[in-house]
Amino acid sequence: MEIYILTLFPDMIQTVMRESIVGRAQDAGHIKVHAVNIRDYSTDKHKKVDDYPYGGGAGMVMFPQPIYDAVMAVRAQVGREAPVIYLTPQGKTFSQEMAHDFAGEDALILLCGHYEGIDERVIEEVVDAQVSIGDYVLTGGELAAMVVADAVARLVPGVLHNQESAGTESFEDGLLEYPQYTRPRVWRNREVPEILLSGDHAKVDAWRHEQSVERTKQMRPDLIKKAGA
Ligand code: 6GU
Repeated sequence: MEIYILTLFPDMIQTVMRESIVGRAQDAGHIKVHAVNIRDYSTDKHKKVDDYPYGGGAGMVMFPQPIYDAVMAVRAQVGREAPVIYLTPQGKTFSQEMAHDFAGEDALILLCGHYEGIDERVIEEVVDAQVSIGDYVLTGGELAAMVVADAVARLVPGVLHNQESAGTESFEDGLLEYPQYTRPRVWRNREVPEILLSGDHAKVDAWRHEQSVERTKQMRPDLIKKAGA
């Protein structure tokens, strides 16, 4: 799978996406993350990408031309259908379900805005979906794009090893994860729950499920309604 991130800060993307599991997945050829500098596509003699908003107001707005040309160039390079997703607090809230939908694509084009946003007409012209990562405001779409890229990458076959398997985590069954323990068995007078040492797998599974339900009730009662647990 190929993920193109269109941004004014390509170094920010490269630095993060070459680390850890996503970095390893790129080295192994399971995914490729391309950081595309929108400024490179500006036809302005000073490589300007933004201007004052019509109607007045604070901040600057990214004008359509560099964004449109960058998207067209990437589309030509991809050579197949790839959705253009604009990261914005005005978008639909990102979810594990959306991550699964995006993971089914061969390629994704993630567009990061900056300043006060981008000209509405370029959204109308090229954007297929608008996505937010939650109800708070970031300085730009880069961190949001990387959140989406990370959540999608780990669902691409081969990216996670068996040990890190994708099925049992929080949200896959609509419940939060159960607590985990490792050695030592006693640490600062706190003991690992006895049942985990019993070797009785059925009992361990039942205990873990109960813990997941309890934890979800405490921390995320809104999820319990959806999971029907
Ligand atoms: Cl996608 N962008 C920005 N700038 N802020 C956000 C966001 C996106 N999602 C939540 N806050």
